[in-house]
Amino acid sequence: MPPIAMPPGLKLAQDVMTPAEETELIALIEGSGLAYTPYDKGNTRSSTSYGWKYDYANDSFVPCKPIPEGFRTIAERAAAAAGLSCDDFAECLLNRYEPGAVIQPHLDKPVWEHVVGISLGVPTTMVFREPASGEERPVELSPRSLYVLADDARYVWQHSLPPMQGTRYSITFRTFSAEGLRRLEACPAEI
Ligand SMILES: O=C(O)CCC(=O)C(=O)O
Repeated sequence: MPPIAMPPGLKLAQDVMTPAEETELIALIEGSGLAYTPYDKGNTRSSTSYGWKYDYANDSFVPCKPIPEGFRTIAERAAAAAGLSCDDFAECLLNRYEPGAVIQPHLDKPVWEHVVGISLGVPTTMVFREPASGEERPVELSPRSLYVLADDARYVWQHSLPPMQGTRYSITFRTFSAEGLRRLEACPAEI
């Protein structure tokens, strides 16, 4: 059977770190103060944000602590994969998915433009869905791989993760969009 095509604009890169670097990053994530969100009851996904933190109550982002130095090397690799500088990243989100944890179908918020994700721990499948047609394209995410969401894969196709088969971690870097920068200028304390 031919492989399922990827959604347009999705870029994948394998083995962007060594297994030893993966172990170090997982330790940093575990020590980062991961917290479950009360708005996602029963889902064992916990997160830590740097740069900007999502405020579920107000559907906005508020500034928070800067991205720690320990993530610089992986940020540089993520930036290179997307044709950016790591100083362009305004936000870094760490996620830990315990077995059974999911992420529901969504598009990333319009305050962000470039989105680069890195997978650690168990492999998973990211399911992309084109809402108008309902077409789905499952994409395997191996540990130590990286994905860049751009074009339709970023702005049209929603993505989701089915229940994890073990513990998976992710690091997501995002840059401001023009809308994000506009909101930042209007109100630096909340976008
Ligand atoms: O864990 C991932 O790779 C996806 C994370 C994600 O979709 C999000 O935080 O919006």
